[in-house]
Amino acid sequence: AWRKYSAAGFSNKEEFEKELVRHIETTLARSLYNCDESAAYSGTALAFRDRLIIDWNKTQQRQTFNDQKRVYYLSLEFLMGRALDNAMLNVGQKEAARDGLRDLGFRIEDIISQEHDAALGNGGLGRLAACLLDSLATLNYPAWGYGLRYRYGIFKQEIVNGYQMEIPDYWLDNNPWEFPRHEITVDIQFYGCVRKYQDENGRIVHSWEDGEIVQAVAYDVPIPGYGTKTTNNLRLWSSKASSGEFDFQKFNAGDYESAVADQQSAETISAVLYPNDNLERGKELRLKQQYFWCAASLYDIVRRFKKTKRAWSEFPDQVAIQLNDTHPTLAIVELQRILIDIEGLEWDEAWVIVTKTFGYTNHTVLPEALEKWSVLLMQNLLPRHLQIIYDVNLFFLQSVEKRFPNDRNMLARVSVIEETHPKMVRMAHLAIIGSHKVNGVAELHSDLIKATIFKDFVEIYGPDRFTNVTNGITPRRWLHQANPKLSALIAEKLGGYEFLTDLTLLDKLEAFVDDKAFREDWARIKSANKLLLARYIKDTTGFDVNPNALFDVQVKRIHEYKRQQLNIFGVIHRYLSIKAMSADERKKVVPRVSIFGGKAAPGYWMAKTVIHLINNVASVVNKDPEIGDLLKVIFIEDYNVSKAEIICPASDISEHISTAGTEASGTSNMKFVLNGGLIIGTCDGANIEITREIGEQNIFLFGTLAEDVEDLRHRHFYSDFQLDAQLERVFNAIKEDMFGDAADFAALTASIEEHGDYYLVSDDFNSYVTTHEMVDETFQNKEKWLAKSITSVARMGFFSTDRVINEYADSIWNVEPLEVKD
Ligand code: 26V
Repeated sequence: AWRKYSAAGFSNKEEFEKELVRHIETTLARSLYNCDESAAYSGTALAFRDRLIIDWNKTQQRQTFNDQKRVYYLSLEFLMGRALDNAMLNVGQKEAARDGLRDLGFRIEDIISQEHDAALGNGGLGRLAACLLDSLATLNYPAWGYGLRYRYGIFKQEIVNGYQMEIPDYWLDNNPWEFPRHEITVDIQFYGCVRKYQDENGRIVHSWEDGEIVQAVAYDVPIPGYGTKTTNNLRLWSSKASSGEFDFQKFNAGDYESAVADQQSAETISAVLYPNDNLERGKELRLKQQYFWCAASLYDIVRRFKKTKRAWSEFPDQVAIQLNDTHPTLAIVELQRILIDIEGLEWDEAWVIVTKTFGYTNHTVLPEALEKWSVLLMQNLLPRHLQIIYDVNLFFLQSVEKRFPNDRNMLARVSVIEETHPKMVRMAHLAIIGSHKVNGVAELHSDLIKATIFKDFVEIYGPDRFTNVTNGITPRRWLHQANPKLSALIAEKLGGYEFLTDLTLLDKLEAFVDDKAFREDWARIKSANKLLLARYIKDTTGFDVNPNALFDVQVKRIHEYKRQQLNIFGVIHRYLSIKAMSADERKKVVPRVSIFGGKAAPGYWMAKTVIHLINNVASVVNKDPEIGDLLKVIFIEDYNVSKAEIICPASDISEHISTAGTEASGTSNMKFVLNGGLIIGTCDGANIEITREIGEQNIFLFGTLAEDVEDLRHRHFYSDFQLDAQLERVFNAIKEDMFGDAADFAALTASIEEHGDYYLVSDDFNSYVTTHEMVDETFQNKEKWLAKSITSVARMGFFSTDRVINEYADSIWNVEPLEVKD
């Protein structure tokens, strides 16, 4: 295994054991004789944590001393998952820990699974942030993540009678991976008013006064790189009442209750992660979260810069800030406010600095996800910021007017203010105007934003402000950690683990596609991973699944555009077809397990209906004696990062079947292929680049193209429009109560039959079903399937977040790596 060159690493199991025992007996104050799995987890985590801290301190010292440009990644979500396994692999002493724990009577896997996932994210956007942090550290970039320390991460999902229930995810008790920095606090202001006056030099000054103050407290999380000493920092802000005279006075005045209430209202800001993925709802608390986090982070960044005593004009040479979606757009306004109101720079001078500093990444074209905030809400909460937004907009519109005289429609379209009732602030427009680069996350997506939602801005700024950086995944977690057997087999063939830090080296695997022994090993590993998943399914759902069946997986947030409904209708179609077969015909059926997983936003009724249907289909199909092993339907509860680590290595095929043009990128598609699974997908998001890389003979593509979507949507309203005949048969089964009360699913079928089928389920159904027949046929030819699997993995080098980070560093941030030495 990889050994990190580090004085901080354990050199053997004895040293690890010594540290483990010391932590159990002293830090945890427990006797070795009543050391349970939870204590063994804590002891192991603390032992590795000590090692990380040494490198972490070294990294921070070196970065401060060297004083070069740093990257700040602002994200409201970091979907980190578990940290221990990652820390062990990065420190490079997992085997010492395995042996040491075995001596104490524990299996390392059981100890690792004691850890609660850090689930501070909804899905793809948050997990991307986590993968990017891993690559930033691995590539030695001086970089910080900034986020919120939610007390409750994404809710835990339970399925009760087929329905999703949401349980709060309280995760903070004895979390060894965070370090409270009670000395690093920032006062954050809300509400109040703006006083305008002339100072002694005759300068107009704006002063934001009389607001409420909430305190931001820093909590730091070490982010270790793989095979390097670099250990970066993720700083998460927690809110707390400012311990000023205010509450003290109240307390003394006998108003204890209201003092406590103030405190609780302050703590509410960082209490909970908003669970809406891709739906903007304009809640004041969400805006408070955004400003709280942006203001605290900027204060921190500016303070660090000021210590260097440089001129303000050098700020963009020292600082690059990347905005993960529009959620941190207020950071643009806040920096402008700091520069003009507090530091006394002129507007133009300040604005040049601001735009050179920021880059903005867009993650969706869905109109319902584009952030807008009501002007009135903003005025009340952030009065000075609204003024600055109006000024930014005024100067921007004046410049547009000059270039496009007499085009009032253009002005209305690009304005930061949407002149509706109520008036709204368009955050994406503000983010574009305040950044020097805007990027999409896959080629098609980047082309689409230029051609649709941001078209006018391409005309105004020219095409160079817009670029593409196709997403990736970290091969450390998503290959080495999740699939250690496959990683070891690859390392054996390639003569080492260098591919984990240069994923393009995987291409050397193609030379072994025809190597019989290698193929057998490859197949055996997939079977072993499927067996682990089958065991997990048995333990959690009680269902037995045949590990030799074709495992067909769709795990991701539940959303109409991702079309889990298409999948479950396909499953029903398969069920009906098998039921209609003779015994002889059934012998030719390829046994299949359809596996679903994913959360629905608590208020997203249609998504919850889809979950309900999947579970009801499961309970009918799985106990139908006629069907047996030919078809099983499984819904895995509470899909999260650590479950993804079990599921991704165990798929034969996975589904990435969004309506063309709607999925910005997708990243689980990459995880599945990297683990030797094939995929069925539409020509959407990163599926297109996956196809380019692995070859179209290695992917099952189907369905409408993005360019045809609009036209097809219109046709749904023609009078001669016909529902797909096979889909109609599926709907009839649902309507005959085959899967429980049809009324429960009426809205779902009606959205397709009666309300315009916005996501083109009917249009794509036939090609979807036909393509699945091809999947079955191909799966029967084990050798052909294996060749596709191996070839695909060999060609996945492009999809590492290491490549992604280098692209951001070169084309957007202009930062250089900095190695940390002894
Ligand atoms: C939006 C909102 C709206 C307000 C409420 C809370 C909330 C939370 C998250 C979002 C972001 C939606 C955008 C998003 O998650 N995009 C996903 O980004 C992935 C990484 O780039 C990409 O792979 C997925 O295709 C894309 O859907």
